Parts: sequence; structure tokens; C-alpha cells
Amino acid sequence: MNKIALSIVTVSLVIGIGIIFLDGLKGVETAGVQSGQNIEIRDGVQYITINAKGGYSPRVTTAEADIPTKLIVKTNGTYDCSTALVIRSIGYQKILPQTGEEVIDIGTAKPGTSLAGTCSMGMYNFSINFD
Ligand SMILES: [Cu+2]
Repeated sequence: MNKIALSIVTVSLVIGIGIIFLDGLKGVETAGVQSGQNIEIRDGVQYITINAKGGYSPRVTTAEADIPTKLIVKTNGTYDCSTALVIRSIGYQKILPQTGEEVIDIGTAKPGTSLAGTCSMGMYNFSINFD
């Protein structure tokens, strides 16, 4: 890597960390969204919506088991690392667009199981418990 590329990377990292820090502070206010408001069942498919910005919201969702389920992860001007989404149990890892909706098929969960999502650094997380 040449010096210019290296300094671009360094500057990007510094800006990135600053934004992550600021968004992390904002995330504290938005983390209180209640579970249950983010689930919709349409044509036999359960859709669970998670907002990704300065962390994931809601942090904990209780959803229905035994029904085909899709996770919708929404970003909206998200410049922090919550765009780097990892759902280890299904082998999912992707950098989401800064604004958009990512639909992830998570299959049909068994009762009593849960699914955990994190940012790639493990700093932010959310979980979905299936009843
Ligand atoms: Cu992170």
C-alpha cells in the first residue's frame, strides 16, 4: 500500500470511529422501542423489522415460531458500524447500504429458539426470541 492510500485509510478510520461514537450516544435514546410493534404477518409470512442506526432497534423482539420468517433490516443514513451486519447462526454477513432495506430469509424457527444479530465488531446487537 502506498503512502497516499495509507493516509486515506487512516483518515477514513478516524472519521468512522468519530461517527460511531456520536451515533452510539444517539442510540441510547432510540433503544427503548418496545417489542411487538415491529412484527407483521402477511400472506403466511412473518416480517420482523429491525432498524439499524447507532445500534439495532428494538434490541429484543419476541416473534412467532413455526412460521416462515423474514427479517427486514432498515438503514436510514446509517454511517456507523451497525451496517456491518452479522447473523452467525445462519451464516449471514453483509455490509448494508447506508439507506435501504435488506430482506433476510431466516426460515422457520422452532419454539424456544432465538436468533442473534451483531455488528461485525460485536459492539451492537439484537436478538429475536421465538415463542
Ligand atoms: Cu460495531
